[in-house]
Amino acid sequence: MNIPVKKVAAIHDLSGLGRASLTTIIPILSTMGVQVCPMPTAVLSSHTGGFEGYSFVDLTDTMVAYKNHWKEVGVKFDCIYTGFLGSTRQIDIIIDFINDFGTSENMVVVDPVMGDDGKLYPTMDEKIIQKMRELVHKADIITPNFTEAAYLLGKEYDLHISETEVKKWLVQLSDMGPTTVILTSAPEDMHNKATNVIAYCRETDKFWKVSCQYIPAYFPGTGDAFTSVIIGSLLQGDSLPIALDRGVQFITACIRASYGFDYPTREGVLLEKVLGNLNMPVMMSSYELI
Ligand code: PXL
Repeated sequence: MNIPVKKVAAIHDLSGLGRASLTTIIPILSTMGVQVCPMPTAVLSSHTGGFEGYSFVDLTDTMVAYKNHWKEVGVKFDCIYTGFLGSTRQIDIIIDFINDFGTSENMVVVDPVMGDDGKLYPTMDEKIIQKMRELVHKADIITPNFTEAAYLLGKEYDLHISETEVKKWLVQLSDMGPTTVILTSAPEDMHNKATNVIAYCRETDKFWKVSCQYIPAYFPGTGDAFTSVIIGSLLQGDSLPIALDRGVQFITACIRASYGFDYPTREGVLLEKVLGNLNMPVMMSSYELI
């Protein structure tokens, strides 16, 4: 049976306010012509970054029932995608899920969401880091930010790192399992006001870099948006460096569309204003081979 639209199993939480996780992933991938099959890990009234007193319902037990039903139905996925996770038990269930649904044809994308700016998020701890390493081992592609890469490797978070050293980190992360490692927020000389996405593909042994202008605003959910665009782009048949370009261009557009307005950044980027960009041809490409 030829299924005309590709399917992604998206194992993430559903947060009512603030544009993160499923509320970001679904519109982006749908706009890119990909079906999202969500497996909610938890339901929150908002994401955890900046809203006080949010409500939280854990759905870990339901995840097992979802997996069993999907297995019975015989569904096949073109991609399995996970991000922010609440507990080590959830990670164990996802590892089982990958064992059941992962094939040599589909891609497993793990965004090891754990922290930013050199710090862990409040709900993360050493046990989750340890388990996240096991999950990374099952992935084809990972998309850590610089903080998460440091935690996964047990290295010091040092913004004065050289590009040569960053490349070594990428190879070491790939040695943990994934063939492709996409590092976001890679530090760059602050005089240039830039931040980088640097990726390594073990199959081709190539490193790609896309620089983007640094805009001094932190919006939650941009990591989910970036990884979603990468997945949509790869499922559309783009090469890795074009997918990186599209991811960076989209996040830059999101931030530029939002930064000029005066509203709390905890609301996330104004995604609704720029979703249409995802259907525009890639006009210019700025990736470099390094
Ligand atoms: O986008 C990451 C994310 C996802 N889900 C929840 C979060 C966050 C980041 O803070 O709190 C619930």
